[in-house]
Amino acid sequence: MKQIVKDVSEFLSILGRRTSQEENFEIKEKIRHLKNFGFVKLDHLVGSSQFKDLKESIDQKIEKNFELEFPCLAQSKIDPVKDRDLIESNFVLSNEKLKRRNLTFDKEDSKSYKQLITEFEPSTLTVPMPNEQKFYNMFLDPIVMKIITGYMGFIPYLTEAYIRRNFPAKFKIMNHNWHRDENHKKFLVKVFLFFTDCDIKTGAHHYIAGSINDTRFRDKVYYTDKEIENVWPIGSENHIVSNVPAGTIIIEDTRGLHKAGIPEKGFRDLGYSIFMPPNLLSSTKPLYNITTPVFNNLSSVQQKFIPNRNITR
Ligand SMILES: O=C(O)CCC(=O)C(=O)O
Repeated sequence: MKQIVKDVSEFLSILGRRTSQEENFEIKEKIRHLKNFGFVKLDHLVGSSQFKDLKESIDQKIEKNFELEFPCLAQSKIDPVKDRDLIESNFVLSNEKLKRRNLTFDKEDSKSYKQLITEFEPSTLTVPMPNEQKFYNMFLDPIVMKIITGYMGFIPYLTEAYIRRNFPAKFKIMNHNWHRDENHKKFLVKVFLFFTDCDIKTGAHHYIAGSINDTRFRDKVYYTDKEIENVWPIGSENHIVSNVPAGTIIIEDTRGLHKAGIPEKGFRDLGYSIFMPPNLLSSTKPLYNITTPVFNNLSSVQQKFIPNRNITR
């Protein structure tokens, strides 16, 4: 019953946001690719000053200001014996619970970037979505908005946005493993914005093209490389590896099988945004906030992607 009410509310919320705008040939082709394969790659921002500017800003936030989500998991604190249960369950635990197991570090523990990296060996540092127009302009890029709207058939909401720096990791954490996202059964799009060059050695993103409606690999949350590569070996046509230059954007329906590759060296910086249908009955806590002045400076199309409850004074 609860599900029916939710579905009806979603249907009604979508109604007023349906679009039938005629797009140009190039956009139509991108939408077609996304529909056929579950992903599409865009390179119109590769080498742009817009991207370089954001990358400098991200470096500053991570390396100088520690504008990060804390507490943060410290791989150096993981004990293979004591924490075996967590290793075997891929660390599916909130940061607060990890903190209670004494496996995290906080902002107060971070004296310098170098000390933070060497002492705590984080596998991921997460920057919450900055309340800055230039970030919204990139995450709500006009071409990206058109493709996602065309793919879904209505203007969805930007429900989550953040940036992550991924490092080499001794232990696999959650999405280092193959999985399908389960935020929504029918409408789910994730956008990956590559702020660093990326290849198999620096932690590529992996996706199995055409796997959204594949009936296999549905009985568990996570699958090993071996399980997936038995069916789709690296190098096979449908096993897509993001061998891409900085500035690339990949739009993906992450109901399909995907995983974050672990960098063997260095790190990779990636922006993430998640798009889902609006639902008047939704009561989940906003996962990012945008202040009214920043919101007011967005284009009228961009504003439609921001749920009201994410706007703060
Ligand atoms: O970081 C990546 O490449 C993948 C992330 C992922 O699996 C997810 O966000 O669900």
